[in-house]
Amino acid sequence: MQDLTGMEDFAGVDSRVFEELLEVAGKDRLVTDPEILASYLVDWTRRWKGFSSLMLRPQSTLEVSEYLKVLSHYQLPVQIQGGNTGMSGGSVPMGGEVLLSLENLSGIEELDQKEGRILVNSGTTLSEVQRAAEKSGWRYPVDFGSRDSATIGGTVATNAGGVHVMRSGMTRSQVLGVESVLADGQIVSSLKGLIKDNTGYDLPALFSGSEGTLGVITRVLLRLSPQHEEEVVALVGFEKLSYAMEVSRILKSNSEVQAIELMFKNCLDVVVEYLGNTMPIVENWPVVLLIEAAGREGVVHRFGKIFDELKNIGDVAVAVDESGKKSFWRYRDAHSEAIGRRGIPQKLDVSLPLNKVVLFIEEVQFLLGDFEDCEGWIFGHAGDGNLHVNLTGIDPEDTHFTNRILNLVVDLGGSISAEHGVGRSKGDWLELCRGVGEVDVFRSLKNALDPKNILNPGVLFPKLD
Ligand code: 2HG
Ligand code: ZN
Repeated sequence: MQDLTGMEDFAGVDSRVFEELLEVAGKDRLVTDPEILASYLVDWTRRWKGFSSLMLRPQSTLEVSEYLKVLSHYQLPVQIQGGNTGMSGGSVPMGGEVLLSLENLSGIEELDQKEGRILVNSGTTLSEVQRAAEKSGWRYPVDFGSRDSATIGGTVATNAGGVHVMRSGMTRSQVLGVESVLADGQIVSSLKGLIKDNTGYDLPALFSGSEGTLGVITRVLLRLSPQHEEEVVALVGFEKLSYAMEVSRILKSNSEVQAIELMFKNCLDVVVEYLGNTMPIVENWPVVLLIEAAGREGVVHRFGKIFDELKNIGDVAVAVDESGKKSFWRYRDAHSEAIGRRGIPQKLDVSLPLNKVVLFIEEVQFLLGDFEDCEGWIFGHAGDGNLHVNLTGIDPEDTHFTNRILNLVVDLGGSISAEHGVGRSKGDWLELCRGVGEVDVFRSLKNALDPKNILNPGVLFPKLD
């Protein structure tokens, strides 16, 4: 057990404040040991390395509220953290903030099997929610590679996307209710979960994607989806990106297709090396799509018939059994880890109108020619126009390339952050994308709910000069 006496251990946190925090729920909730703190201070990408001398680990909404009452009284800034899997630097205390980790505020409170909804504490991982839904005959459609560490609170706070957005929508579309604690400790609970409720502002929707700037999400009520009877996953090789995007456009209108993932040979080469295996059939095609279709019995047959009609496709590998489907998905899921081995990446998570994807990728490849030593890795979700541009071999703080790409994205009618959030990495381009008027509204909301600016300072908003 760490020794919590001797206030010199808590640089920045006055002993009076510390005593008050201690009174909330005892010393088990407080962490000051630098060795334990270390892994909470660096983000998943390793680009953001923060510092803090104190972490609070509440186990209930009430505890969060009591902690925030103390911190707001003394105007101490707070960095909220879930599973620390974010990719925009929005979960790391870059200014020495008190860290508020929600990982111990976990567990499923209630699963309504008849109605298909689940009430969970925000520190519950995405995969726990998926498994609980599955066990009760339902399905939680949000899915992405870091499912075992990402927490539900974090996925709501960032309005996380993932691989099924083209059919099921973002996390916000699954949210029926949210309980949050405001900066001053006030608890705001919108957990009725009515499908129809037109009584003013939609607070659960507002908190979804607010990136911890308006309140701390402590509980979430989620809508579940019906299970599928049959699923099929295919890997398809293409000679050219334009062929792949044309197929993607055709398949998008098929209601059984729920994922169309885009991969390029340079990425697949490092993925295959990272996984230490070979890829079935499609390994040598310049462009590969992973396509998943799911629905009522007969999907495999119907999907096969659609495929017969498609033009300009190369080799195809199909999996219908669980282990085959999983192994196909592994090639896609392992992209971030495999690319991360090539250096600390700058990550650009952008979305474009589908008819601009080819042009955008050509332009990025052209721009890369101006940046010697910089390697570009592009992959993403072809079904919804969300591309991940990862850059390695470039100083993580050098934003010249980022600036050119994000300007290009906006010129083409896209968004500078499709699904990872703005965090600390895109704030400077927020006005470019959303316009001054909209960002002013953001500021008004922030000032109204967090007038002392203690929640996640530096996240979402442009840096002040
Ligand atoms: C994915 O689609 C994630 O795999 C991560 O959104 C993207 O690592 C990235 O850039
Ligand atoms: Zn993604």
